[in-house]
Amino acid sequence: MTSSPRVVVLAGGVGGSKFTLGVREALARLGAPEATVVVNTGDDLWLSGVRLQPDVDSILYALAGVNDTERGWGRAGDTERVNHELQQWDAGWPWFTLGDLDLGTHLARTGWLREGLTPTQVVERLSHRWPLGVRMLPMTDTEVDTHVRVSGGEVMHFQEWWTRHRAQLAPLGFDNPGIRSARPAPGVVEAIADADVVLLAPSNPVVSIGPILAVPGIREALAATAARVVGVSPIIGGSVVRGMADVCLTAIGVATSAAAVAGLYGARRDGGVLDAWLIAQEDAHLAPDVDAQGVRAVVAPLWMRDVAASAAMADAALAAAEATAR
Ligand code: FO1
Repeated sequence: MTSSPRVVVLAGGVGGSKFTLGVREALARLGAPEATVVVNTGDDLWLSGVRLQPDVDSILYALAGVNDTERGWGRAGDTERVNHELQQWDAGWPWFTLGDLDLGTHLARTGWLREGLTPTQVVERLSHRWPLGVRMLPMTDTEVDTHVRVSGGEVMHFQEWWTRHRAQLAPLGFDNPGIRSARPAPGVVEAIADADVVLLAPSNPVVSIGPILAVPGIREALAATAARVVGVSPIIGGSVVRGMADVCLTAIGVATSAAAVAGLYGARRDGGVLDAWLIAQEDAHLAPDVDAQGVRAVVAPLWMRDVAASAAMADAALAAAEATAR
């Protein structure tokens, strides 16, 4: 393994943003090339005529330092004048807020899509505004929504289930219609093939990392790469750190445990994706269980309290990659 590794991060949402900030810092200290971040687009949607890409925007805004850290989504200091006006028209969703500054991003994106740019080209354009210190790629250029089936047979968009119902309607399952015919966005497979290390951020395993791995070609790229694949557990001490991943895991029959999520991803040697798995000190007792699944367990502090803590996690993940290098 080189001391200047080429790193790819698979990421979504708030966990993905915080971890990506740490990876950027850790690689800058090493003088390593900028990481490529492959972002989940399964949360995306059309609303009031504009295309929203919540995970792309969360990571973009966090890297640019313009994110609302308290709410966990959108722009810091945003206002809601347009949103109020939309509500007067009964347009959009009354329980889903489009901030004014955030709408600027959605309008720019939608305009470029209408002009014929691909989502990958749109993400590249959005990335030019600020020095992000990473290369962002959407997981695919194909529109892939996430639908949630709830008891009673109703099917709703993930954002309705997540934001309106706060994941309180028991889900029976998650579907990504159209994902089987999706292709990885240009550059994704190549970045994985050329990487020294691929990191799975501590994002929601079901609705953030799951859709990325479900794009045909991405799992195959992970199986084929000479890079080490290291995941970071989003579960600490049997609980989710943020978000509602526990509800999502329960819906697909996986326990809310660091060892169970390692099992969901699986060992690379057995057709899964992981070489190593970072678990929290609170879960150190699960290390033998993870090792028994053919994945090297590495215990490290996993609370991303600030960028320094996230960077220390990234350092631990890179060290785990080194330790499992062939
Ligand atoms: N999350 C909320 O809880 N309430 C909202 O009104 C809301 C609006 C919103 C608008 C644009 C955007 O990009 C994200 C937004 N989010 C909102 C966050 C989003 O629903 C989820 O947290 C992510 O999709 C999960 O990663």
